Amino acid sequence: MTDFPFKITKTEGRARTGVLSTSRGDIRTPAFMPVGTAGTVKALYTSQVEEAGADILLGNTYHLMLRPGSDRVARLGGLHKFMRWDKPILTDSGGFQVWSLTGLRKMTEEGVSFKSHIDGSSHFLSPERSIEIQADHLGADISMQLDECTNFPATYEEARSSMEMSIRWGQRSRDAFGERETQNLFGIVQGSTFEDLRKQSAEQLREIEFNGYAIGGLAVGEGHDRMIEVISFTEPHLPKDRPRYLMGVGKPIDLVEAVAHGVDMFDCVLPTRSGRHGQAWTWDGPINLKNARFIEDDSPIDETSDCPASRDYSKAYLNHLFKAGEYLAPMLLSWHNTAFFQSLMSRIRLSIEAGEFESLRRELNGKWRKTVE
Ligand code: PRF
Repeated sequence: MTDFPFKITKTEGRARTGVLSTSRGDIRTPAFMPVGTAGTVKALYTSQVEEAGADILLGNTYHLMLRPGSDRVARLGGLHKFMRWDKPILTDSGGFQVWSLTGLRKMTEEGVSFKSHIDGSSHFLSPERSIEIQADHLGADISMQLDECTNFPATYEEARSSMEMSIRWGQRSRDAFGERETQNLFGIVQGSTFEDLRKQSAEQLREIEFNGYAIGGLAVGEGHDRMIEVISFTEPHLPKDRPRYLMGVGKPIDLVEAVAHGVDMFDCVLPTRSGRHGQAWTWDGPINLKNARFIEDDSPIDETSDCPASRDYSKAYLNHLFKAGEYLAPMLLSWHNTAFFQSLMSRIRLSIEAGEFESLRRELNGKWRKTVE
């Protein structure tokens, strides 16, 4: 595999902080990747995402292959140029989005056939095709293997055969990826909530050799405590010197607890999606700006923040914008939430560096425990 330097500078218990280096810049870990599904972090300029402190964005194979078409993005110079973001991009392989967004799909050993949620047209994704789209067309700095996100709940047999197919797809993704100078490929551990399947999945992926290892198949209805338990028994089987990425997670409390169990990277639509619906994440927990109690609240969401959306606009103004259906409402709140998630990651990194992560974890659990499912 290519050289993909990951330098861990400090650990505290199982929590780690460090720097992952790519040809497009460094990623400080633990890192939260804002989601730029369709070539945009919804309602934000890339400059705002960068100023908020994000070192890397997530893009989606599934959405971009359907619209505008990944070959078109390639002809236009690749995803970084297309969306005006010159820092690293990680792309998801498409399997999960097919699983969650399309009703009609057919899985075979070869790959997955599905109908577009946009216009019903037929498409096919195989491990090889997904790598071509991510690495060759979009130009991702980190591509993900094609996998199958196992349904939850699953019987042991269902989880086993699904996990085993993901391993075979992992090998095919790895073969299709080959050796590349500046691009990287991550494998994805599956196995539902079964400890021996997670162990087997992690061990077999390690043998294939990836630049990093994701934990997939979580945050699909198992709940916070179960999710953390699965991370806890999976982590010892992942190589210490490679980044671990928990896919599609999560709430601030999930991030803190997953870091405590050895996770280095995250992505989630939560900051932007909840921002579009009036929900602001704060150090005291989530609040909904549409709530009548904010009608004449002249205070900002967070006067100590250096994000203008958090510091310079009153809750009363945001309440008004949401009620009036103004475009600025989701723009400001997506901005605030994106900056909040980045400041949380920054506080986590600094606390691990200072040997104070456990005390931060206790403090945040005290405030946020009630937000777990
Ligand atoms: N696989 C992939 N992407 C994902 C997941 C997965 O299991 C999840 C699970 N929450 C989110 N995104 N490829």
